[in-house]
Amino acid sequence: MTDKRNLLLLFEHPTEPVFMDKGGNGTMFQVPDSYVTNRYNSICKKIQGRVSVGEKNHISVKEIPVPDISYPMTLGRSDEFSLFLKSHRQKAAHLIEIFTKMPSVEDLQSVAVYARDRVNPVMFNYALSVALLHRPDTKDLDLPSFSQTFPDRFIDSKVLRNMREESFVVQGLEARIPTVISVNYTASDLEVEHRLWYFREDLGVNLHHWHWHLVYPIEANDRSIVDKDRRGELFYYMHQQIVARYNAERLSNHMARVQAFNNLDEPIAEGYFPKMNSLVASRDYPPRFDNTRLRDIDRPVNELKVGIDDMKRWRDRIYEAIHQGYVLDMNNERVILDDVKGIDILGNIIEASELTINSKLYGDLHNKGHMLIAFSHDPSNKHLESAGVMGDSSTAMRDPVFYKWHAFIDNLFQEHKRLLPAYTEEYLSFPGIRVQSINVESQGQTNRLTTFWQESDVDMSRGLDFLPRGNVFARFTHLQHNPFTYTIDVENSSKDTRNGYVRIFLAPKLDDRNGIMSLAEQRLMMVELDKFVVTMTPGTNTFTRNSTESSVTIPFERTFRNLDSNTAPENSTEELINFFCGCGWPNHMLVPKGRPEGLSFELFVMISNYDDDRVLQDDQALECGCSDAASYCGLRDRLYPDRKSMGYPFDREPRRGAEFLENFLTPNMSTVEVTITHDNRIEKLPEVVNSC
Ligand code: CUO
Repeated sequence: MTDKRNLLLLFEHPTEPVFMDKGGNGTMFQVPDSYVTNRYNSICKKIQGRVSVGEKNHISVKEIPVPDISYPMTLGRSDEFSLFLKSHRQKAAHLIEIFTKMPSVEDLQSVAVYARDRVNPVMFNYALSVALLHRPDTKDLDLPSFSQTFPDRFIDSKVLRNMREESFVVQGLEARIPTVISVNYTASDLEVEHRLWYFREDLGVNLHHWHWHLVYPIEANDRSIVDKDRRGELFYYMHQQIVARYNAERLSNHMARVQAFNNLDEPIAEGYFPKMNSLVASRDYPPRFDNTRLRDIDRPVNELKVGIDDMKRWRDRIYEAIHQGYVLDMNNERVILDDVKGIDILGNIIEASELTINSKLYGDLHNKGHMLIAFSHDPSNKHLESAGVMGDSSTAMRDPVFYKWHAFIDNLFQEHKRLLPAYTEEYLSFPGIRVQSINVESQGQTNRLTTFWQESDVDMSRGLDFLPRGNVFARFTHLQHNPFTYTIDVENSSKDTRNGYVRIFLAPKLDDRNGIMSLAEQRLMMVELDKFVVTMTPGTNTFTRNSTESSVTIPFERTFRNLDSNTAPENSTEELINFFCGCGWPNHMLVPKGRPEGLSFELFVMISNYDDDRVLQDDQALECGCSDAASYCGLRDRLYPDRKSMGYPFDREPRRGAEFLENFLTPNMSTVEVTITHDNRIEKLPEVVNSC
């Protein structure tokens, strides 16, 4: 029987032919002659003989008649694949359909081996990943981290060059030393926006974004792959939280909140020079100079034609629909934007996913915005340049304009939310439940957290092609915080045991002018830290919870998962957990960077009635520990595990009389001031030196 784990080897060394060593130990696919591309047909066996270490490392590939893949092949092997381009999505959708419809793992392996050297490598990775995530017989597989396979999308091209040198020169028993990624490589301090490098260019943050879009594809031929529970709402919420988190980081760096890109005629003040070289395209990612203006795009090569006027029309129609309280579907029928489904409908319209109710009327605002910005340096393809970093979900968050664009997108959602009735005091309350106190403990300190820098090594060897095998590490510096524990005392004055949903948020106490923030402003900066269920017996209850258990994050090891370190037995619960936990905000970015002198935040805790919030899942048997990472990513094949609107209770304008957070509190809520101090030290890893 074909071992489904072999499919994961197809992700490795993406631009090398499929018949080369995979796994670094001489493991090879025995590719049928008819599958080998013309270039290598006559020499494939010779090459395999050179690196093969024995029969047991051979993976046999059954020769079957392969489906027609000529349509996905129309995207060039060295073109830049972009999920935000409809023509690319359609080609990927075709491939996904082929992969998902293969009747067995063995047949899937055959067609994947055939397609691998014929289609664009990034599209192949995307399509196979989506298929593996959705096929019942492969969905428990643990996909390799995208940064291992395509390191070029995450690091400086200089680092990549050094890693190549290291792998070529240092082989066999000698120890390769990690290549250090400098912390200041994309700009100098003259560029104020560069203060946010550690957020925008963080590997974990960008991996999360890629993985989120992998779990929530914009389109697929099989609608069930796209049509997931509250998908449109999750698009809004996950990106709203990114903007909120970014604003907290800006505040920490003495910068004003990000200005939404409302006026499409205005130049983009912030330039961005990625300094990355695409391995697939063998070209540098194009930069965008300061004060670049958007222009109409007409690039037949990308089947992309969109004007600024189209964008304005779509934007105005969406605003009009929000103000009227309904959208029009393709039959011109009204669909009401109510307080439950309205945000989900808008999410699918604005993104736009294929679930949009009317693409003719409301267009493709968010995706096309990414592309207008990504091609602003060459809108007519006059210079034969490819897309900038905004053109792909694995690189977009590096660019300062990403946050301006998503602040603009979020304004649309917030306009809808502003028109909904405020939550009443009664609705927010939980009779009989009172939060008595909250404490946050970290390293023996109460209500004081510390952030600092930390070095970590990530193995990138699976993405380096045409080089001797073995681990190749990049050493990068990222934000980190000391872990902490919440202690919450709750009084249950009722006679019964009650189930509560604990919702924890954090927001800056003062605004960027050092003034007290109104709740209307502060609610937009509330970042979710955790959400979990508690059982409260009559009387006083004390709950403790560790920051590492957060419902929005995944641990560092999961973000940078390494196939070699996954020793979980096949089909075990442990293996399932490994998979489900693949999507999530990186835990090292859970709290914003503090200031050296300390920065005040308000930590908010609410306990709502879990019996009202609970969602009955179809199949309780599938429940596993991974529900822990659900807040930003949902649960695979299951309903979003909270009946309330995402972001509740801060997703709407506060009621009259609750202009400030302190007036908003009902007895089942409480706040505590937490100071985050940044210690400007780097927790370094020991240096590795090679001596002759
Ligand atoms: Cu995730 Cu604009 O959707 O980047």
